[in-house]
Amino acid sequence: MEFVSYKSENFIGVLTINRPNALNALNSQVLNELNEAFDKIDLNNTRVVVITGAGEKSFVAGADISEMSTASIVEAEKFGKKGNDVFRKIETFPIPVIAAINGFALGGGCELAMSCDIRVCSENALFGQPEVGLGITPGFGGTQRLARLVGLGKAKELIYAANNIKAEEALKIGLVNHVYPLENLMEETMKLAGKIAKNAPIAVRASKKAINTGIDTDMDRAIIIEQKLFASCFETEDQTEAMKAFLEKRKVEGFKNK
Ligand code: CO8
Repeated sequence: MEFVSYKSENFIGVLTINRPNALNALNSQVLNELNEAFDKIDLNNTRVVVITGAGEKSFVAGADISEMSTASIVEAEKFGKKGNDVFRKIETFPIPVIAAINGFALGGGCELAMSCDIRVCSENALFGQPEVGLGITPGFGGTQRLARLVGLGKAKELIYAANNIKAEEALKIGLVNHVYPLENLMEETMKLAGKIAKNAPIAVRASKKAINTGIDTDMDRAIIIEQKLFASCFETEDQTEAMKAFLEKRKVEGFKNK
């Protein structure tokens, strides 16, 4: 792959979007490669994925404006679908995905980050949906996920006014969970990923599914979704051993994902 690299260690996969000359902007090829990279992740040996951008300036500066500038209505819809399909794949990926936002997260970059489970960023990060200034709406889920994350009023202001916000403001409104100096971003992200990877993988996956599925439904149905997923963890080796270890006052020696 030309623009996406992937490495994996200790159950943590790190996927880097590597197109620094265009501040890691998402053209069709980057989206295709991102899609392929997720398809290739070995879910037996990976428990968390981290997505970041190459360089020290940008996570992703948006969808590629040069590719979009002359698109017809039909081509624009096709491009929108390509991005939406990949981002939905990330959002519903069986294991947690963390965005380590190392700079610009504008337009499609902010939308990519929002399709991840957790967002952490560096102090130089900048967030925004500048699309209306380019004569378009957000097109990779921004009108939907931003409102769900930060509330309707804030999302509408950010999108209508095309206001960019800095890391501290993003933290304040709940768009990111943590802000770190750029030089510490990956180390801190890997610490968080490591904590997640240490827990029972079947239970972590079931928790993701319960949260994501439940949030889109009413409470009566949502608690049943949780009930089923909760029950599905029982009789697994990891559940049996973890509870036994607790009762015997000892630590679990690494979960098996079984
Ligand atoms: N697309 C293509 N190229 C880009 C993009 C982009 N989004 N962002 C930056 N680049 C390129 C620049 O053109 C420049 O290339 P070159 O060196 O060949 O001229 C290079 O990256 C470096 O950029 P700058 O020189 O502009 O760097 P600065 O540090 O001066 O500025 C900014 C950085 C502020 C990030 C600036 O580059 C910028 O404003 N970029 C555009 C940000 C933006 O508007 N993003 C939203 C795009 S629209 C979008 O994402 C819609 C998503 C849904 C699409 C659905 C389609 C149907």
